[in-house]
Amino acid sequence: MNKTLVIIKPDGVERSLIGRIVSRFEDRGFKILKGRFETISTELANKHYAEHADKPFFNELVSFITRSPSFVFVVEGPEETWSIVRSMMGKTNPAESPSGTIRGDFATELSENVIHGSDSAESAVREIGIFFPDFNLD
Ligand code: 3AN
Repeated sequence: MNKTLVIIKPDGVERSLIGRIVSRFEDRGFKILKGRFETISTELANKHYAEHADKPFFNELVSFITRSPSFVFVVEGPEETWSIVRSMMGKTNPAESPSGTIRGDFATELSENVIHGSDSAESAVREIGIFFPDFNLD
């Protein structure tokens, strides 16, 4: 799987970080495919974050991701692109993310951590299918 789904979340769009974040992926040699702004609906957020449905932070997570437009796009690179993108993002908790990673450079809070990237090849297929159902992954 050489494609993965990335979302610059509402905090990243509000803070005008799209260009700087997208540049990092382009500088790395990846192609940006199928990008668009989208105010994620509650229905889509529930589907996207289904694995967290029983977590105490779920309602906060859904209201955050739906509060204003996100920038959603597909990144294409070598095999296991999802894994390289995840390493460029840093850890879920920005406080544990080293400088040089996206979260380490642009975020401080777990609840507003700027970016989402698929966490496996299976998640990449599933999430690209959720946001871009017409996308041909063959
Ligand atoms: P990642 O985004 O690094 O894949 P996940 O999938 O574990 O991390 O979590 C999804 C999102 O849920 C995170 N990006 C973060 O915004 C939020 N989140 C995760 N854990 C917590 C937590 N303990 N408290 C508040 N929000 C959390």
